[in-house]
Amino acid sequence: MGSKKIMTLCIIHQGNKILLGMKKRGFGKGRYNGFGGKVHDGESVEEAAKRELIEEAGIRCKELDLIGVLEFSWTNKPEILEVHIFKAEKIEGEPTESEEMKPEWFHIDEIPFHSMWSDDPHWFPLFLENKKFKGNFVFDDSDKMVQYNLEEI
Ligand code: 8OG
Repeated sequence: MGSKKIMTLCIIHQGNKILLGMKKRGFGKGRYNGFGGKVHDGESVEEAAKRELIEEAGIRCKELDLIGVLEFSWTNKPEILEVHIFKAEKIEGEPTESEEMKPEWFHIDEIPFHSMWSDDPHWFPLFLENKKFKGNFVFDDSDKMVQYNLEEI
């Protein structure tokens, strides 16, 4: 039986720029990504997203919009990740480097997809246009994407 982990991912999107972080350690190290992590027992998915934003980037956010839900799985392990992707526009505080992430703003025409998860170029265009989506992506043991499904909802 595979175990499913519920995770959050939060990307700040203000006009023509987005805030990403360079992941400094652990899973996804060396890649740019939004901020997020595992949902803890007793907290809602949205509460978890806000907590991770504070922990990883030092910023607070009152309003988050859920834009997408993606399921990630691997051909060589039973784990399934269900990632809830949120967008925030208004933030309180200045993005600050943490032990886990170094925040950096990018113009939406210069998103560093070559240094991101390989599924990201597929769903980012929907995210940027506020189009809600769901999908699933399958990776092999070297994190190469081997199959996917993505639909607007
Ligand atoms: O707690 P941890 O740092 O392991 O959380 C991993 C973060 O990475 C979490 O925010 C969810 C996110 N994430 C995946 N897979 C993928 C993916 O394929 N693309 C993107 N953009 N983010 C992902 O776990």
